[in-house]
Amino acid sequence: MNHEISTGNAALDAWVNETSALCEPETIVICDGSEGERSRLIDLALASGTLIALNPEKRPNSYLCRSDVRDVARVESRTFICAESESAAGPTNNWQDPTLTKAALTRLFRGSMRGRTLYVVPFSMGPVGSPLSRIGVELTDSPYVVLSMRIMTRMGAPVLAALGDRGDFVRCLHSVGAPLSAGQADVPWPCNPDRTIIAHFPDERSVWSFGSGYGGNALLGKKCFALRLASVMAREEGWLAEHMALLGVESPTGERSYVGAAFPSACGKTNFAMLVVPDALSGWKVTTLGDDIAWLRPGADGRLHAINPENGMFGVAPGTSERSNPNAMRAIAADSIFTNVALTDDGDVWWEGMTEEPPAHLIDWRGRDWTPSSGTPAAHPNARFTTPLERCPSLDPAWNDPSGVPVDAFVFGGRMSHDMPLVFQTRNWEHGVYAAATMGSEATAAAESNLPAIRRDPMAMLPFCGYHMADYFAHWVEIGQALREPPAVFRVNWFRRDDDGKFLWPGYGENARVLAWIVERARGRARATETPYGFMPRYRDLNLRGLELSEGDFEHLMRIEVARALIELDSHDTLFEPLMSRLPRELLHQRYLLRERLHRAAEASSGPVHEAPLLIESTAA
Ligand code: OXD
Ligand code: MN
Repeated sequence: MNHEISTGNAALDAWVNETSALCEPETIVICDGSEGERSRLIDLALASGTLIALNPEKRPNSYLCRSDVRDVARVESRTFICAESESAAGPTNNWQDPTLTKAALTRLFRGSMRGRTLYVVPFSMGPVGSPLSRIGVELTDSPYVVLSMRIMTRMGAPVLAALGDRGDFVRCLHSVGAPLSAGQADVPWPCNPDRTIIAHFPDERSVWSFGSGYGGNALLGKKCFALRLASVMAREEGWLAEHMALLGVESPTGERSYVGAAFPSACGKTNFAMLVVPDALSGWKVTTLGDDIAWLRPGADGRLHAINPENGMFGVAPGTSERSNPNAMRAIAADSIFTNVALTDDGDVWWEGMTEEPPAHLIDWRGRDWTPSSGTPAAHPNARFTTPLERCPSLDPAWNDPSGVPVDAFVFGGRMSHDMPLVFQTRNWEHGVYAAATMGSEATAAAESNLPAIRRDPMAMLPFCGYHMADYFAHWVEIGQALREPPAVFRVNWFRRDDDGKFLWPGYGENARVLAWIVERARGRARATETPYGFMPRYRDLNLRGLELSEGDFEHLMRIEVARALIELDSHDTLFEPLMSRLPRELLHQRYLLRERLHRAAEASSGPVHEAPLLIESTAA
């Protein structure tokens, strides 16, 4: 079928026509992002059963979606970086030859949209028109994807206007891979799990995603573009695309600092980005710019300036509650899409951890009757809410500022039940890069074993860096070296346990106490003591007012046992060995220096437990 396409951009028209000839959709719709378009799409999704309207009195303007049970998460085993050479993708990525993969994808996409509508979704990652932003276009045959992209990105006519007739854009092609023959009824969640493939072509700045409708595989602005492709673009152009929450911290004097925080998936990044400060820290305030991705660029002032390229949150629902994240609970009170959560009898949503007592009856994420004795989770563990950032009560006033915000500190942290202290500040940029690169989490929930295996997740970017990890480390080193005022870099660990397996630190909002020390420290004010790991607060240096945390427990929380720290250091080799041939010498040097500091600490200490002596007191960063 011939379609008259006119987006105002000749390259885009040509690409849409080419895609239409390949995928053979029934019709083509160029999305303008209007309210009218949204309600048409919702009506369509309600009619096909993709969306279920929630009770408008309980959850206004909100919908439930149940995916196919085989299509519930990102599929790393079917996610590929099709760089020119295998070495460009590096050993931590799945590489496939770009020419062969493109040929295979072309066969898969042929006729894949038959009986469906091809939606042209122009979107901006970042405020429309900002020099820090980038434009993409997603071609998709999924109304759920269009509705989700409308929340997660700035989407529609203003983006086409900003693109203009000659502007360049990232090509994101998506099909659920389930063509309809004439008269065939559709299913609520069409997909093709046996043939799912998500292929990135960093050299031509495109993504081809087939067979899955799930967020991380199908909302191509997010992980595929804003991290995997953007990391490659950022390296070439001298900036950073990071898996980071972005938050503002206001001190009692009204001074505002900005912090980028990277924790691996499922370590509380969204909660941290929206935390509510406890009363004991009166005058402090935390504001939210983003919960998942930050793009950062060196400015003329010698600092890093950051935007959140996204416009919404695609957050994990289970575990989200009034206690863990009251701001998220406010945000998702309306205007949201919920995927794979449970449905209550009064037409609202529920998931594990939302309330202490589960409701007596639910419809679970598969659409089956559920009671607390069912023995299965009511919501899928990876159930999600999709919500506009503008609904977030803690939204930072600068969240939409086209020039971004200057970043004062980076915070990196994994989930470690032993050994890793609550917080330390690294000694300088290169040491910060080392600490971020070697960040990790325990692979198994912390049992009281000797030393659990650590899954390293450098900068929380292991699944999202679109090129060789060693080159990525080198890029980080270079970016910071060229900054006059690089952000101060910190490691945190909220998850250390005592000998009985009990968490030593209360976490949640109380993390603001550490955050306050971090920003004061980044500004060269808070006091600290020097240890082999870097600069650490003592009991008196943190505001712990009103917390039931004894000095003894605090010591345990901060303890560095040298013998174990040396074993931890040795285990970094598991990460470094496959990268060794390209590893920047700065990291090897940092490893050497850390070993030296630990050895010196061991020599200086006495007694059966080699605790690192606290070496030097310092007030300056
Ligand atoms: C996410 C992830 O979905 O990091 O944000 O997995
Ligand atoms: Mn993420």
